[in-house]
Amino acid sequence: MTIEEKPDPEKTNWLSRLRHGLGRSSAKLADGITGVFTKRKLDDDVLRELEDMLIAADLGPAVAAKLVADFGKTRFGKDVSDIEVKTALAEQIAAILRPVAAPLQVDFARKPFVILVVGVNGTGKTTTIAKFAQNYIDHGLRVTLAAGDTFRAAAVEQLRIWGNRVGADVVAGEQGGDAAALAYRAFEQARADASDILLIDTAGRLHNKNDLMQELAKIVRVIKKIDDTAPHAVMLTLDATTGQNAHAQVDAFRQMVNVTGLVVTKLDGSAKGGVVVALADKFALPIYAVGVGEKAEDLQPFSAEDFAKALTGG
Ligand SMILES: Nc1nc2c(ncn2[C@@H]2O[C@H](COP(=O)(O)OP(=O)(O)O)[C@@H](O)[C@H]2O)c(=O)[nH]1
Ligand SMILES: [Mg+2]
Repeated sequence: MTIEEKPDPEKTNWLSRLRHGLGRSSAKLADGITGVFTKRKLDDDVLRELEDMLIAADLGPAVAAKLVADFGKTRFGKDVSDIEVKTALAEQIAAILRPVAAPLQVDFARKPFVILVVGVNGTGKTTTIAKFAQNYIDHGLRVTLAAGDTFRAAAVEQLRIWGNRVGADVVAGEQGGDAAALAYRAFEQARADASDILLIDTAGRLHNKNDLMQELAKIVRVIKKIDDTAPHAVMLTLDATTGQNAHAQVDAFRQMVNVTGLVVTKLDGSAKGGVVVALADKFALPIYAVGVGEKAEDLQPFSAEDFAKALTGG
């Protein structure tokens, strides 16, 4: 099962929020394109300006170079309109995004299906867990949440509140307790309760990289004692507003755990939406979903076409 598309009004609502959220990214790009391409032939200068604009929109140098090269091949020396450029770019960007627009597939042979959620503090782990939980519960599934961010008291409390709100079972322990022991207990509890899904929250203290690596490794080790195929997914949350910094976070977390997919949050308020394209190109990791707000329903499956159009203002 995957996060299914919401009915039309909400989809429209979501699309408009995505457009609005990416507005700051796309306005820069769209205005720039209009400025450069009004009645000009496509020459080296124009291509260079386009490349700079794409880099400034956080698509990264590698993607910018690739897009401009493709573009120059087919249209060099020709008159091109800004609209033509935007449409062509949206198509090229969608082509980069399409392979990674892969929602998280739940394998119901695993009961529970265990999803480990990792990411730097503040990137949206707990909120994303609540959003996924809500969606699964809406589809009639039983969901257990493990409050594995034992480092901060507020983090445990936040997960409890979300659990109550969306109707998930929450397994929590003492603040400062052992996260791996808690994860193990939550897994046993989820099995005993015949939960379909177990979502494990974790701490994200990247400044203590060694501690965090050991903690995550231990969580994985102990849950494998119950089911050696678990965790069945490892989801990394990235805050879009951090821009290119997200690349370093993917690298860092991949050294610690076997990240199987990404969730990019805060696209509703970001001027750095282009980073999603850069991430797709560089890591080729599935983008399970994107976050466009703080509420439980503000998570949607990632659509390559919608995103590309919203980003280019097409
Ligand atoms: N605008 C917006 N805010 C978000 C989104 N996802 C999470 N947040 C907010 O970001 C802050 C940190 O989120 P949280 O889930 O606590 O991050 P964690 O520390 O990784 O667990 C909270 O205030 C959330 O409400 C999103 O998609 N859009
Ligand atoms: Mg949290």
